Amino acid sequence: MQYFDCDKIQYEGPDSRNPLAFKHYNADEVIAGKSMKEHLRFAGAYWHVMRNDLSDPFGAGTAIMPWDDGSNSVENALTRVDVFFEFLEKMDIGYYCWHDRDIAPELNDLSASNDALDQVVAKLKEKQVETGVQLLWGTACLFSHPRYAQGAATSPDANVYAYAGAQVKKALEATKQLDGLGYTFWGGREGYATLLNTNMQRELDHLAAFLHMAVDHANKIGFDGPFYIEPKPREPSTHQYDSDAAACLNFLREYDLMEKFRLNIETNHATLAGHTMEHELTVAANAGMLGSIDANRGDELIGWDTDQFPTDIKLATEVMLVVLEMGGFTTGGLNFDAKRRRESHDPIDLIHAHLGGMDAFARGLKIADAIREDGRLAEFVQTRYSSFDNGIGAKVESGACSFEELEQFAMGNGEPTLSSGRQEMLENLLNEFL
Ligand code: XLS
Ligand code: NI
Ligand code: NI
Repeated sequence: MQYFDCDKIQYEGPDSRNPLAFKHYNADEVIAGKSMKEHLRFAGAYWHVMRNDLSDPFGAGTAIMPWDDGSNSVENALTRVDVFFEFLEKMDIGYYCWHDRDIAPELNDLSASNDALDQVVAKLKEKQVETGVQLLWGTACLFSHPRYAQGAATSPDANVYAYAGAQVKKALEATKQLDGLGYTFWGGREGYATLLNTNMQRELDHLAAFLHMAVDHANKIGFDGPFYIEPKPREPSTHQYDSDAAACLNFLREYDLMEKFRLNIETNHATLAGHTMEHELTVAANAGMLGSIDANRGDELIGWDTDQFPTDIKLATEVMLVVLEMGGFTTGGLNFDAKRRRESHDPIDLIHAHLGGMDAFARGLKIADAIREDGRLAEFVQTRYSSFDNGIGAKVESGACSFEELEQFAMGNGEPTLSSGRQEMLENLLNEFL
């Protein structure tokens, strides 16, 4: 049975006018010593591809999903696995990500839900073996069910906390069973709506204890991939503790969790936090903590997580500049945490959407590589800081300087003459490559 009305998508080059062909993503083409496929490590998000019916807060779902019988059955869940793998193969996407409740139904009690998960995981395993597709990361959905309305690992209720722990335990074991490369924590409900009813300190301590238990369990079952924290400032909670990369790093340092954790940075979350994606990626990378990326984009006119497909070439370039600079992904990749617009309801729209994101990142990769090869941008930045390469500046960087020495230097050197920051010239330089 074929669910997507197309053949495997092929690379036809930039002159192709075929909407169902890659114009730039040429999997085996080598850029800076590695194939595009190895650089970009694209992943499909199970929740968007298979489970997003394209409903919004004002209206019902529109997505046409002829394979889905609408039931909450294991049988329906197993059918979706076939559809998803057909999709991945047609797109030549080598990785995927899931929440436990995307792949398998939540049933009447935890042990029934666990059994359902086991059945689907067994089928996913077969499909992975058959196709060579790998699990980039798994995660537990700790935000949809009403029990998590007041948080999961930050719930005021220890019963809920225990339920969440049990769910993560199982999801982690499923990830391990599928040789998952990582495991993600995104705390959609780990925050508060009002401080009037919230003990922030206890909630943060509980969250840290939860993550330490996850580390202990990973060690127990031999899961050695990293854990990722995915920052997002709000939505659905009014305030979420993992608000941005800097807040997450502070939390991980404070609670001694740096070793096992990395960050998974999502574009639309960065903008919700009032930052650019480049900013968030740079903060994470500077700390040696950039693990993976949820690739999407927001809408400048809408103030929520619109999760649009990342088709902006400049944005893809900015992302790939940071990724190349850090030497590429190790366990992480580019997960399309992105959904079609509600108007794009046909199955083939899933193909168009991912194809566009992959082509945009292929261009971003090529452009970022060209900028790095050219070297002018890096040289400008290096020169800009060159007064710290020797003399008083070098002394500051070595940590051996004092205020007395700075005063003596300033007294002897008069008013500093600043060099221009040349922002416009550098913007023009970037445009040479776009
Ligand atoms: C929601 C998040 C979510 C995580 C996985 O905004 O992006 O999809 O990636 O729980
Ligand atoms: Ni995400
Ligand atoms: Ni998101």
